[in-house]
Amino acid sequence: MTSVATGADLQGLEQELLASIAAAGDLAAIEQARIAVLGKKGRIAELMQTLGTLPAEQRKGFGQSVNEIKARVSEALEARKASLEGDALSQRLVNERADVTLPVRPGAVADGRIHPVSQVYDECVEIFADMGFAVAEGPDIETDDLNFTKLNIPPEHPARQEHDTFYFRPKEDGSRLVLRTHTSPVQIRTMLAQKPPIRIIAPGRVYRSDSDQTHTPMFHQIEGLVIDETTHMGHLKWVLEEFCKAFFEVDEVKMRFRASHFPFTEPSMEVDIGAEAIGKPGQWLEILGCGMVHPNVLRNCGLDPEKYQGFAFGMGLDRIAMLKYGLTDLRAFFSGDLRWLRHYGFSVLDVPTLSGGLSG
Ligand code: 2U9
Repeated sequence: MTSVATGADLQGLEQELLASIAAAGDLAAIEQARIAVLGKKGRIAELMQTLGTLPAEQRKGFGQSVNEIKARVSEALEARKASLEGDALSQRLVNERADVTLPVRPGAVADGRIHPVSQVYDECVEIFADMGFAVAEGPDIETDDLNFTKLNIPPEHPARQEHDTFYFRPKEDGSRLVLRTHTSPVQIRTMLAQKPPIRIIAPGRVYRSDSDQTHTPMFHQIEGLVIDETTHMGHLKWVLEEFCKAFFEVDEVKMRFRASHFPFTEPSMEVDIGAEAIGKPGQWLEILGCGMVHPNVLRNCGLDPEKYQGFAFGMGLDRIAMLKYGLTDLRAFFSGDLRWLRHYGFSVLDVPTLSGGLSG
């Protein structure tokens, strides 16, 4: 027969349970104590099981006493647990303290350098993202159709020669792949895939079979495209002016728009900036080309030129990196010379932001 606890026993049991809780030295021990006391097979449950063996007139009082003990013991458990958690946190705060004023430890983070092209790429993305442009990317190997034909450059167009294209061997059906000669196929892909409004920039590598002090077979462009129903040349001028001020980190910039010609824009312009922006007063520097997207290009992408219109622009990332940071030989950009990178590269920790300064 199960023995039945008396009032004195209950008091002793409570003391014992409270002592076991007080003795728990860490969070694992307190969990063990909780299971031993309050668990399904714990001491309180064990006591409750004896209830049925008591004479009816004692059951109510006994049950009440056990419940009171349970409440007090639970409270003690919670209090002990909270105190141990506090201790554990204090211990972590002591052990994991970091002195953020210490210099960066020697090693990759301190020694590594961001290439000027990567730096300028990030600066441009930051500036255009702030104006609401999304970044679009596409493959380096393109079809002839997306790189040329859809951009209003049909097979026998003279602009194809100017692009010094790297062609792949033609396929059986006569079609051939190319290394993209500009990032414009990225905008074509975007127009084919989504309806206006479109507001994107397309930064990336491009390839032309050309090499001297200012040309390398691989270089970088950033192009932009805005298409909706109302965008006009005023918007184009504003975007480019805001870009130039932000990029060259100056309050004012002189700009000159010269009439030009590209197959994919009409009208087309080349843009010069007053070289005051880079500390060379009196000169003009060509920095980009732009225009309103040609109706044929819109049509080639399934857009009705009577309904949709917009602008596009393109510039050489390497070229604007050279202008901003005073670099003279484009070939050095891609020669992998660590001394050059240590000299002209940027700290990994100086991430370009508009609020914190683009170039640190
Ligand atoms: C679409 C429609 C139009 C992109 C444009 C230029 C003018 C331009 C050059 C700048 C220096 C290339 O790197 S560079 O040699 N680019 O002058 N690019 S308008 O026009 C587009 C692009 C895509 C669908």
